[in-house]
Amino acid sequence: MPTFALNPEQELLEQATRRFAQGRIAPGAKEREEAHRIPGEVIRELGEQGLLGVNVRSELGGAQAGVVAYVLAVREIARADAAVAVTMAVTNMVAEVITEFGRPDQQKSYVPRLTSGEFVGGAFALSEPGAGSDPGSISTKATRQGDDWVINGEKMWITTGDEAGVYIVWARTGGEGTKGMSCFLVDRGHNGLVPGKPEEKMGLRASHTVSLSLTDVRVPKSAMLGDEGQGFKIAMTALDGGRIGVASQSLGIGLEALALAKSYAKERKQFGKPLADNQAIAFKLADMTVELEAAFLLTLRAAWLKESGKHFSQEAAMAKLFSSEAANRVVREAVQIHGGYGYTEEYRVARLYRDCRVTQIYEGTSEIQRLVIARELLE
Ligand code: COS
Repeated sequence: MPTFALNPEQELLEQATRRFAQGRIAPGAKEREEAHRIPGEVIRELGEQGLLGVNVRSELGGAQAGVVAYVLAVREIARADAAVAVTMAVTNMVAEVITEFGRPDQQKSYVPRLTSGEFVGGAFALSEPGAGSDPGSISTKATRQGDDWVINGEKMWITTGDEAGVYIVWARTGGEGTKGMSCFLVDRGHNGLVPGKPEEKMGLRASHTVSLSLTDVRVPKSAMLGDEGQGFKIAMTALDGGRIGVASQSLGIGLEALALAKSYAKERKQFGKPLADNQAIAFKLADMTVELEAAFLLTLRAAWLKESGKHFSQEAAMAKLFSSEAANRVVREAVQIHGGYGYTEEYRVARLYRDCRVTQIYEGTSEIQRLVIARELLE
């Protein structure tokens, strides 16, 4: 049962990702945050390491290492830089969605370019200014004109939406509600697709989050991903998997905060002894450890279910809810243990605190996760 023992391949991937993350990703995190940018070469290096298609078949350039391995990999990258981890996670999600729902020609044309890092990521263009938690109410519209679809609308909160090589764009092709939605693959730089300026965010500043304006974006009917009217289900399936990614990202941020808090508590002396010698601080560290371990097990369970081809929506929601909330409690305590120093940008824990907050918001807020869990529970 992988929940309790990783197999040798998973262990190997975890160790290799840790070495890469600590050697190549962690050192530039502050600089990238200040520059508000992840250079394309970082994405290419992720591709070389197999980290942009961890759960994608090798014939499409993926590592074919499975979902448990994906959890371990995202966690390691998030420990080093959570902004790189979100770019990685969204690109994996886009590559997986195209692999699962795309025709062979769509898979061949997009997935290897995503997994290799040739594309500076993929973008998931579902949310809109007026449709976040309720994606069934999107108003972007695709109208059929001869053999083409013409898409018009506005998207919002699109990770890497200014640089991604391919966009999955959701639009209304039929009536109201969840049944009238389809999705399309739109190339970067397509006529009429105009990204906005990156939002000024509280955290994850190196990762760009933009709006998208779509004006008469004309695509051939072959650009549709999946069947007409299947868009909502494709989005839900993708988000179920995406939630495992956010849970893993939260774990990485939390683990790093715990490590920093632990070493600070052992070094910093007050009243003639290290902070850690006070039970008040040692117990905080104990609680932080337990919370992250519990979150890890929930996340591994959701990953294992997905990897085994079983239904995992509720488990992914539980993993995302608990991991993101646990990580937020952990980073808050980590700042507390650092005292005044933790409130300065000189100490890394401040960035972790800011980066962590959004894990309770994106890919479905904590409230949406509770809704998903409660619905299955009461079904
Ligand atoms: N997997 C596959 N299909 C799913 C599904 C899932 N996880 N969840 C719902 N569906 C299907 C339902 O079975 C239903 O199918 P039928 O019409 O054939 O019965 C259809 O989708 C509509 O489902 P439902 O009526 O439950 O849709 P709701 O509009 O009530 O939405 C929630 C349900 C709240 C779960 C959904 O809107 C959601 O996840 N919201 C959060 C979105 C989000 O994460 N936003 C962040 C954007 S990414 S940054």
